[in-house]
This record gives sequence, structure tokens and C-alpha cells, in this order.
Amino acid sequence: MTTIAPEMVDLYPTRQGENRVIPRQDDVVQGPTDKGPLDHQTLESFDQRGYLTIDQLIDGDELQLFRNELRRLAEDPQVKAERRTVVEAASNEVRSIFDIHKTNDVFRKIAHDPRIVDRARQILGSEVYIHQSRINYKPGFVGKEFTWHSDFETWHAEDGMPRPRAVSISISLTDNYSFNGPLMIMPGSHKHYVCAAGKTPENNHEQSLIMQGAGVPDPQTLAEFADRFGIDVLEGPAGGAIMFDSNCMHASNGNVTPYPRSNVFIVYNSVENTLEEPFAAPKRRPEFLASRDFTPVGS
Ligand code: 6CS
Ligand code: FE
Repeated sequence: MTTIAPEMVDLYPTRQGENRVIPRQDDVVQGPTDKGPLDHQTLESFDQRGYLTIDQLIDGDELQLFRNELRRLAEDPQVKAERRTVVEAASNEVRSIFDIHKTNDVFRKIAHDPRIVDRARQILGSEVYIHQSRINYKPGFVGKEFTWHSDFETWHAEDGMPRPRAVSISISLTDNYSFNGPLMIMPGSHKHYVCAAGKTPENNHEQSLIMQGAGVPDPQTLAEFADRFGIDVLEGPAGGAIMFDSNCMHASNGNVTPYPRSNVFIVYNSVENTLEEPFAAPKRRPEFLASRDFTPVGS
């Protein structure tokens, strides 16, 4: 009997033609409303808006520990020279450091913290593993923007993530003001998937992590989305966190103020949604961007 490799069915085709918008084909909340830290109302809001906020997830001492670690890493020339460290184009200041849940004890601990993982399990309705982690610095004066995009569109096209059954958390390590480049989300946009135009260049991540090109929706689609969904600006004090669906349309402006906007960003993917081969890219991205260790957190 011949076994046929399971067809890679592409439910979310992108970077294969013109821009078009299709409906999301997966439920947003896949877990139970009566088992887990999130109550029915919070889950309902997450389903509708695509995100939820957690006030003061980390307290003063933990926050200071993270900030000290953030500074130590940014000043370590060895870390700066690694491939998983991305620097700002003009200033050469550190923009992001990836894979911190695997390489750093301080951030490994928070990535496995039940206060986060239990929320992710409940939203995704399964055990979860960590797809990606990063610290974003967005330094004062020179922190550049992250243009509008859906993370899932990139993870589908370039990492082979089949469905949008992943959730990210952004933990603020500095105060997020309206003026220093806070996260912006179009609430409700996660229920629509933008099939982007264009093709994924070879080694796209070497460029996209500084300024994303492939996968960014066209201005007309973004304008229609902004008119339809509005734009929420996620201001809030350091220590707070935002959990958002992998397909939310989101962005953040550059930072010309003296006040950095730093955060820890961790992505939890369902163990029932593990990576296949890239759906629209010449080859896989490095594992510091897309882990292929699907071991469930906490096992
Ligand atoms: O390419 C990625 O995986 C990363 N890019 C952005 C702008 N957000 C998600 C993710 O960290
Ligand atoms: Fe993103």
C-alpha cells in the first residue's frame, strides 16, 4: 500500500497574486469558557476584538529584573553580534533580540509562567508550545516603526503555520504612552485574512525584521480596514500586558521621544497547529524565528 504524504492544503493563500480579503476559517476562541483563568465575558471580548489586556501582570521587582536584563543584553557585544539580534538600520542600536525563552533564564521563566500559559491554553483550546520570542527595544529617538501587518500571514507564508491558532503576548517593560510608539490594533480585523500580493524574496527575514515588505497589505485595504474597525492605541504603564490573536492587523509608530517603548513578545502556538513547510517562501526561516521544537510548555 502506498502512503501519500498529506496534501498541504493552503486555507490561507498569500503572496501568490493580487491583494484580496477572505473570511477567517477558524474560530478565534477554541477552548472552554468554564475552565481556565479567563471568564466568559473576557473570552467573548477577545473573540470580538481579537485582544485582551492584563493590568500589572508583573510587579515592581520583576519589572526591574527584566529591565536590568534588557539593558545587559543590549550592551553585550557578543549578543549584538548574533544572527538573532536585529539592529535599527540607521542608528545600529539594538531593535530586537529573538529566542530569549531558550537562551535567557530570566525570560524563560516568564515564558513558562502559568499566568500566561493557562490563558493561552484556554484561548487555543489545547496544549501549547512557544513558536517565537523576542524583546523589542524601540529605543528613544531612534526606534523605528513596525508597519501594519498580520503576524499569522508571515508565519503562514514563511514558517508553514497552517491556521491562525496562535496567540501572542506583549509585556510592557516601559510605560506605553500615546506618543512613544505603543502597539496599535484594529479591533475585529482578526476575523478577516488579507491575502497579500507579491512574492517572498530569498532570505526575506534579513530585511523584514527591520522594515517589513512582503505581506504588508496595500494602502487601500488598510484604509478600508481602518474605516471599518478603527484603531485602538494600547497605552498603559510598564508591567501590563496585551494578548492578541495571531491574525490581528497591528502596527506601532516610530519613537522620536526620549522615552523607550520596550516589551517582551512571546508567541504560543497550539500543538495541533504545528509548522509544515512554508506556504509561500523559498525555504524555512531560521529556528530562532520559528521554533520546530513542538514540546508542549510545562511537559
Ligand atoms: O516576522 C516575524 O515573525 C515578526 N515580525 C513582526 C513584525 N511581528 C511578528 C514577528 O515577531
Ligand atoms: Fe507583529
